[in-house]
Amino acid sequence: MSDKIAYARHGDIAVLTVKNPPVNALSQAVRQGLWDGMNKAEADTGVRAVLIVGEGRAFFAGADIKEFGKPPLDPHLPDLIRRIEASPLIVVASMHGVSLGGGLEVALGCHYRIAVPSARVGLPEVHLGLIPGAGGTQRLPRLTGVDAALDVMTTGRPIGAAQAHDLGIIDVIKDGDPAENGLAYAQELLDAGAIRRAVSELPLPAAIDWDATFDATLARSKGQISPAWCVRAIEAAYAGDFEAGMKAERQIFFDLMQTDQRKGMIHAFFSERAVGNLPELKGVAPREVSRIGVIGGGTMGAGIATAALLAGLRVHLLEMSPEAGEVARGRIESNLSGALRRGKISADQHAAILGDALQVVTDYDALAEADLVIEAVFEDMAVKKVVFAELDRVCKPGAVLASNTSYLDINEIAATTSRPGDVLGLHFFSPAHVMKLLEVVVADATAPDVAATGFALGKALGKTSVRAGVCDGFIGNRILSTYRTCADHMILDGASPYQIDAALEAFGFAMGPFAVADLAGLDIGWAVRKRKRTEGLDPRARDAAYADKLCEDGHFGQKTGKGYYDYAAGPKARVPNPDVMPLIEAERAAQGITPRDFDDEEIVRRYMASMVNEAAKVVGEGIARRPLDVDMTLLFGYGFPRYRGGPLKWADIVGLESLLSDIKGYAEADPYFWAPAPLLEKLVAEGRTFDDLNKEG
Ligand code: T1G
Repeated sequence: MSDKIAYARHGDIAVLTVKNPPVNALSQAVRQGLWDGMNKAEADTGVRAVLIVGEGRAFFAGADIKEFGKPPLDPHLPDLIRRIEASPLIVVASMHGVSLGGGLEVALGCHYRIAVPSARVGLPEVHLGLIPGAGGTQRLPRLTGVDAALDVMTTGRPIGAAQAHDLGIIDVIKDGDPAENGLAYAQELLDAGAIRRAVSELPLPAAIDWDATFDATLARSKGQISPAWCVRAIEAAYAGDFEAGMKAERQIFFDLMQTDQRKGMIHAFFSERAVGNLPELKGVAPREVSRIGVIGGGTMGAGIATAALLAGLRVHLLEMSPEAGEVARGRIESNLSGALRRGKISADQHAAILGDALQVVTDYDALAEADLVIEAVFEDMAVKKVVFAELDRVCKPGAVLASNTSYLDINEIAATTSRPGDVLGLHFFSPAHVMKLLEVVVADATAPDVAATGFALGKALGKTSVRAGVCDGFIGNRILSTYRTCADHMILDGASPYQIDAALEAFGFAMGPFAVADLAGLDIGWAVRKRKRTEGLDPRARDAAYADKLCEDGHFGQKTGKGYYDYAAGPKARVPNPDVMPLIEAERAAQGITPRDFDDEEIVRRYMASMVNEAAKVVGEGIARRPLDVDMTLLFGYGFPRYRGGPLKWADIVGLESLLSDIKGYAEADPYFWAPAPLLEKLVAEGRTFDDLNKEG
């Protein structure tokens, strides 16, 4: 038997213990081990029941995702589960930790299920662009009814043991050791003369309106297709017998396995886990952080303080005056009550945080004992330098000094202190206590343990942290500035902001670039344009000033009620602001441009090509270590559709050669903006992909 499954005999009960750390993924060796274990138990004289239990922190985390995309190996999971269910012996599953995907499907193939109260079960396959592929769509509805089963499958959200018990998925909840519980329960069943009970033999629950549910699920999934196909798979159960349903489920599963969405979502799954693991930080211990300081109580400072408080850290927030301090405390308290409302924290936690975890101060000396300080003051280099000089004066040796700047030169800020090795950038995204992305900006002098401390803090705050080098805009804002400029160029040449937003929302972005600009505030883009013009624009760069006029008229977007859109009827009922197109037409006339038509496909192609091209420059220059760093930045900070994996995964799927030829085509009209990234040209010349670079780590 494989070494992944241990076989033990306890009286009349054979125990199969799964040993495949860290999460008991159902790899080929585990499946073979279970198959052989069942054979052994049935051949073991006197055995009347089998207990399946997991060692370590989970029952099963599902099929082994690392095996996807490779030729499937025997025994296939559906066959193994059929074999378990068909056994003449009683088979009991004892669940703890998570039982997800194929893991729950194995449990559903068992005749009885016991679980500890903290257990969680789910079918998260949709998060991988798939549907349950080992009987989950056929067995779960027979236990829970169609609606509950669909909710579990289409949301992919795990449910707790209590809810699973109420739904009939779990028979018994008992605290204690899963193996002992399972043995006692199996013995009870034997003593009670319990019989084999196959879920597949249970009657089907009432059917639903499949077409309406399919359409509604598709509409709700913002372009992702797998949730809706869960509906079709369950529907297939009603078209014939159990095996017919299984066959249909398998076909849908394999069809989805071939899709780009599956490739994108599995790339996102592993990249999300790899992005925080930097080879150069392997074995580097972070510095201890339990007390942090935050400088500035504006929207960002208050958000950062809130994130730290929610993570159980003690916070000293410094403001220039007691009045400003009270305003900052008000912002934090409203963030915290929002977290309470959303169930992120309990009432007790809320009270504890507001107890003494937050101190609002006006004197830098109060930060003397802080382990880490994050500055979130006005984006002006002179102001930053004053703040860091003060921090250098008051902070204890070994304190980490961080700036939340979104584009200023961290090297220059660090150089104003006597301890540049203790300085780095921690770039949060607004609202900082909600947005998952954190750019950990590692400056030239930043010490490895300081960088490691940035990542450790990110993990403690529940962030997806990405390492970024120092340049204007780091990874995210630099790439944003490029694809936004590309959008402005298309506007000058004939497209409308509304057509561009619609095309990119259809592509899968949560919001198009102009709706995002209105949400963030048009004054931010205005300030950036003014700064870049002051610093001196390259004469070859095309400039678009129509948006400046909008700002000069006081239209900053949602916060002023008007921007590209008019929000009189509310954000969800936005309508185009009629003042915008005349401004654009006037700009075109002033620049002597004859507008032309754009179709949605060209808009998306150009927008994505500019994003990929700039991203390739960011990776080529080492600002981002790996292409997956860029993908995770755009996914967690810029609303890039997860099912496309990120811009560089998308580029690999679309094909780098065709993208490069597009870029070279666009460069004929504008060689300055569309200068191809050397890394892109290199990969195409070598017939390689961005994923090849990810694999090189
Ligand atoms: N296969 C392979 N590796 C897995 C894995 C899996 N299913 N789940 C986790 N890992 C690895 C992960 O990459 C990481 O590796 C380590 O385990 C720890 O994970 C037929 C087809 C279980 C809740 O979608 O949601 O069954 O980075 O860092 O935060 O219907 O992992 O250390 O090298 O995430 O404590 C369905 C996916 C599969 C569950 C634990 N199952 N996993 O979270 O640790 S499809 C899933 C998770 C399926 C059948 C279909 C989480 C977790 P490394 P981690 P964690």
